[in-house]
Amino acid sequence: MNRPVMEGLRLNVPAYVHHPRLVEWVAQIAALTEAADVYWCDGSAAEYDRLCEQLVAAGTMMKLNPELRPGCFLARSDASDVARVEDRTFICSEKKEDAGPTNNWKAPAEMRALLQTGENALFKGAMKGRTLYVVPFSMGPLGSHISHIGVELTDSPYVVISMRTMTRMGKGALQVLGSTGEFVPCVHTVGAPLEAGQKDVAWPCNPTKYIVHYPETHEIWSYGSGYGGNALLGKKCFALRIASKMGRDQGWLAEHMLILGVTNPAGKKYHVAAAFPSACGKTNFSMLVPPQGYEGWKVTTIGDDIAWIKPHADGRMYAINPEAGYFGVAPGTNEHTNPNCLNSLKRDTVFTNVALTDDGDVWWEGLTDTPPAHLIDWQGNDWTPAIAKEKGTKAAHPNSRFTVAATNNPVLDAQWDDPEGVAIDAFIFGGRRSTTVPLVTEARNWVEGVYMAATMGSETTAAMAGGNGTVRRDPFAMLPFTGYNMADYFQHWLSLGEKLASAGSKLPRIFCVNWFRKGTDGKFVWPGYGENMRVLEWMLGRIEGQAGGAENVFGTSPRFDDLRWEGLPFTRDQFATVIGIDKAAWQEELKLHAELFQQLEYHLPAELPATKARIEERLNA
Ligand code: SAT
Ligand code: MN
Repeated sequence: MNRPVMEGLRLNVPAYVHHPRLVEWVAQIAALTEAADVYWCDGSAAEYDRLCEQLVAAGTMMKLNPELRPGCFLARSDASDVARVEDRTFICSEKKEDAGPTNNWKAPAEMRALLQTGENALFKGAMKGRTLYVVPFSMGPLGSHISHIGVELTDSPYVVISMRTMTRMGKGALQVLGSTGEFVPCVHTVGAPLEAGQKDVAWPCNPTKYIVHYPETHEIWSYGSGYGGNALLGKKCFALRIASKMGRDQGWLAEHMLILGVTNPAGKKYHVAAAFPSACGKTNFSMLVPPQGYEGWKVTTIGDDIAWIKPHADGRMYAINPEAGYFGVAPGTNEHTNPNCLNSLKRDTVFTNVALTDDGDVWWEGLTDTPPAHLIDWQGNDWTPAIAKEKGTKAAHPNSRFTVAATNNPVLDAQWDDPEGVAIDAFIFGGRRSTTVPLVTEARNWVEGVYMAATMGSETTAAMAGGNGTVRRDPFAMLPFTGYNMADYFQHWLSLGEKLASAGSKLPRIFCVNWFRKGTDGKFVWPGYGENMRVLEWMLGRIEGQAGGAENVFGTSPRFDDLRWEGLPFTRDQFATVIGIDKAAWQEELKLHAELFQQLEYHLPAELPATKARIEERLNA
């Protein structure tokens, strides 16, 4: 094979790499970024350990107490680099309409000038003094027909170790790629070149940030951030934004959904995919512990954040989790809310921006009722309950995270790595709404389900920079993640449903849920977490035609006696509070749906306003 050798820089291509186009591209990016060295990741445990040691030496991470948290590290990011930056995220399609009104857009040529080709292009010399790591990865089980390959070039070793946990990374992915395979090229730099002799900082990043997608050429370019979805480009950038576009072109779905298996006491197993916005409990739901009264039921995790769903020849929709690990929100995770998650975090976990205890363990708000008397907070400062009270500082950042392999999960589904995926029985859509939206409603048909998902609203969370609890429309929980025009995305869902139905397929049922309604005292009414099992059981009952319900203006909801209450003291009044539909509130809500439809007017499928008109009619009847 022809191996380009560059002036002054060796590409260090390992003998097992046989893909000329990949090598050519690595050479180009190394030249553009003026990286000091090139390293090809093999994905081995030895490599992971070596890079972790290097990160500790650099001050990016510290080793936690090996007796309390074996194999665990704490990373602290720069205080300015703590969440996804939606206002710096761009979909650069050739035509503005193809990105649509919900995405930031720049013409590809203009963006390329800014990043790559212009005189002061940001990527020029961006990796000076740093190693360029070549990170080959598979999103989905190696070799699965539902999976796709990506290669990330990054100058962040923190990103490399995170990618090893979050994806199938290394030699295996290169083997699948062979000598001519397709891959999604992902270029990432923290944007902090080191001049000769310049000392590095613990968390290099740049105040200027660009998270850029070229949907037509399936390329990702990310500049300036080392955190989460901004930098681990297999996750939101590839598995959602680019994959959603691939899915539209190729007839499948890339969704912001957890996937769980639920097995009833008779041994019948169902698979459910559920979409919730970031930091709204997807990880908790995917690891749910059935409550008292549900002996013999089992919930198992296939994925906690993303689902790739492809229609199969048997007419059903099969889903895989493209990821191999969890990058979950730490605050609020505890023995009650998610014991399986807590067990997963006992070893071999990287924590980012949580607090450090005096004995070298981790802590975050909500882990225990009573905080430790002294901590080092996520920014490295002393923290005591008194300081917290006086200054309001949190010990852990509200978007602090854990990065852990799926294989650490004690309730990991036996089929989680199955290249065939699992057949989906139901889709669930849920936002975080303190008012208005009932606990659970089943759509009467596919179009009504798409309407529910399309018009979903949610209070924003710390997972996005600037998230402050205000309600915004978050269609399908995909607002920040759809790589093309949102109205076309709605059409894609409608068309796929229509196509499968007309071929005689039984489509998954669609449900809309809201765990977050509050009472007049400002407290959540529904206990949530394990108790969500009661709602899940009702859904399965609906699939089997066994569970009752009452029709309301936009679907079917359970009456009090349609749910099983054994083991939970929950009154009819409380139930009325979480299930009720308030006419005045819904009149206001429908105005917001109208605003959304106006914003998405271009290409908006006619079925959606028609469904809205029918809901309005019923509401006013
Ligand atoms: O995008 S991240 O991976 O940083 C987290 C999220 O928003 O779900
Ligand atoms: Mn997410």
